Amino acid sequence: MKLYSLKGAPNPRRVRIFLAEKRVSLPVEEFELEKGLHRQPDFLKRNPLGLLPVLELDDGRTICESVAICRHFDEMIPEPPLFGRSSRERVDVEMWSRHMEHELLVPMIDVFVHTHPLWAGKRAQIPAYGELRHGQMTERLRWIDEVLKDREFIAGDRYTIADITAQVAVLTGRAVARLEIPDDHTNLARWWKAVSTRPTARA
Ligand SMILES: N[C@@H](CCC(=O)N[C@@H](CS)C(=O)NCC(=O)O)C(=O)O
Repeated sequence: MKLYSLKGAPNPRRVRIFLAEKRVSLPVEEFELEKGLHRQPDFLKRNPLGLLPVLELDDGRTICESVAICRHFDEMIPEPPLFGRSSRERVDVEMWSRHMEHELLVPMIDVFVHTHPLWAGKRAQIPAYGELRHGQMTERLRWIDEVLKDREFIAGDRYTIADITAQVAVLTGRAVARLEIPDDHTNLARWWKAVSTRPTARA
């Protein structure tokens, strides 16, 4: 089994954090955006979309999509239960996980791709769209600060995949999308301190 990852990229990072939480270690091959090998025919056999992460199983089959890879490991290693424990918890984790992906991580990546010089010449950039998404992100951070007013983690009182997705979104915001946590977002700042100091945060 082998994980194909991309240096500095948020989606592979959430899989690596998930695996570290599950105490799984496996061979990892890191691609680099600049080299573009993930867009070459050899890799496109593994994922025709040319995107990472990809998990290659021992029989040669591949699993693409970060959350599908995480689910694969969660099926094999139930502890800690990062997709929720009871049926009610699993529903909440699903809801917050999708919220964090669609309302935070994807728009954060849009800001990065549409406004950062790193992507110039690699992808079509529409700076006005990036700025629109940037404005939405300011609102979303306020929303999450409110959500965290009465709970420790995104989906409740336990660290889950919803936190991991939010964590890599905030990392992306700070690193490449000009989005810091505002000083008055005290709940979000408290959550960020808790998740970013976990031993797995640098996986
Ligand atoms: N929905 C996919 C998204 C995968 C994705 O967009 N990966 C980005 C890195 S965060 C990528 O491989 N980008 C390389 C490129 O666009 O060339 C997942 O969650 O795995």
